[in-house]
Amino acid sequence: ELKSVKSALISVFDKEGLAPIVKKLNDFGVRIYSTGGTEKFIKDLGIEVIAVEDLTSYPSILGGRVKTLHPKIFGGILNRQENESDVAEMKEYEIPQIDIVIVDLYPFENTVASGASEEAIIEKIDIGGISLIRAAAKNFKDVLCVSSVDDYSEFLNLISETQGKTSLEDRKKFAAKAFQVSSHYDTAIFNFFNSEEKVFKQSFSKGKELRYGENPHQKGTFYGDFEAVFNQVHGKELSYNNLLDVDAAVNLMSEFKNDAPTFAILKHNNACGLAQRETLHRAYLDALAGDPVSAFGGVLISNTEIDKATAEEIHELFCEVVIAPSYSKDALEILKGKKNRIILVQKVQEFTQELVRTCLNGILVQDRDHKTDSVEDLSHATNNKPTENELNDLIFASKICKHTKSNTIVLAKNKQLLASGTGQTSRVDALTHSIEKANSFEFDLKGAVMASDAFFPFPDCVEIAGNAGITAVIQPGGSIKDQLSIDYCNKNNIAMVMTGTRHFKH
Ligand code: 93A
Repeated sequence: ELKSVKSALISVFDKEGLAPIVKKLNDFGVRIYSTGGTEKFIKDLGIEVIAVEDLTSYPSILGGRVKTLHPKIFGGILNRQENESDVAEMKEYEIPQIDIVIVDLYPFENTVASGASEEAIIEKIDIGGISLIRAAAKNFKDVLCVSSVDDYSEFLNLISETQGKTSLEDRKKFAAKAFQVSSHYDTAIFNFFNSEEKVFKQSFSKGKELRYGENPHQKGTFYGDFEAVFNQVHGKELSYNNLLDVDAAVNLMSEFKNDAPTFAILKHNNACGLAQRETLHRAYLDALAGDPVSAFGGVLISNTEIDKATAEEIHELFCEVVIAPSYSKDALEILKGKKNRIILVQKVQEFTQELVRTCLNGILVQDRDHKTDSVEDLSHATNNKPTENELNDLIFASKICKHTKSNTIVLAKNKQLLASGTGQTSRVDALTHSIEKANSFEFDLKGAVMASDAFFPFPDCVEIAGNAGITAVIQPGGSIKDQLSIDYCNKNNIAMVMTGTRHFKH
């Protein structure tokens, strides 16, 4: 059912595009009320307009801070036309009905962006306009609210089509838009007042102050709900760096959550040991063997319940944090044997929220890397195909690679991480470092596999890998020089598979 528009209140900052609307409303015989500058603008078009001051019998006061804030205005907007007592009160107080409210708010955000003084910015906090918008949108059953210059043309089209009438559906649609405008506007004001903690306070109501940040001279706070993810059953309070390692650990282990017993040891957010075995005890020992030096002070994570035998081994190691889905009673007793050792029961396996980090004077937001390479994704680039054992190791290595800082090379054999090159500025550095590391712990690289987080721009990596005894390689592919690497592998009986998916982690 369409409702005829008889009166409109117009109070807009941006007058651009207003003229055709005013002319249209005038053509339809709509009575127009307006504020100072807008009133003058309409008058200059030669169109009849009633000043709000004449309606309220009150002048605009306090330098314009109070111009529309008056019961005759808000009564005209908020009254319910179906409500008898509202109608009676309208008569009693001689309040005219207002059918349409057109507002464009003081440009608060632009004023902040222009670098204006605090005083000037505060003056641009619109009070009357935002109230008009909220009132008109609240009473959408009777009133249509145009809440921004951005909606002038849509409104003009609508009113032209309907010959000066509005439908409930349209009024409700404009009301939704109006509350979007008002909430956006208030958020901008909030951000200005809260500029110090802009990013985080919006998403998380309370932050937990940490002992310090990455270093003792840096302040640190965690915004999030740690207790929703973990039960801490023992140990000291987690530090900033502990939290980062714990985050890295649970993300890495999520790749192996339904697999055979898997144990990982992390340092500085990278795995320094990881193995998958028939028993967790064996998995722990082989993870530790990957790099017993780095494991000191590390973060440990298991994909299965920690048993007594494994706990006894862990107890020999100085480590910061132990994470597992559960612990046997004996295991927990043993692990509690060190006062500070943090013991966490992991309740949540998967995190879906976007990744956020600061960048310059803003933030970068991105989706998580949800892609886990599987056998079905692989294309065989070489004549030599990987054996089944190699294929399993390639997928295993690629999962670790995905959670290791770029540039990275991961070397693995028989579901054991042998070594990785992490966070290097070149892929060759990552590879040579990983080979040296594997050699230093006396691993035999013959028959080992190599995973790379990104393609090989040159054939140098496969050459170095081949010389070290590596027999299978997994990489995304996509370099214009892929063929050079493929040729080398073909000549030297190395099997190479391509995933088509890069896994950078910076
Ligand atoms: O200073 S205000 O918050 N006080 C008011 O009562 C009021 N009513 C409308 N600002 C108020 N407005 C705003 O004035 C409108 O949102 C619009 O941005 C502007 C239009 O003023 P003028 O018509 O004088 O150009």
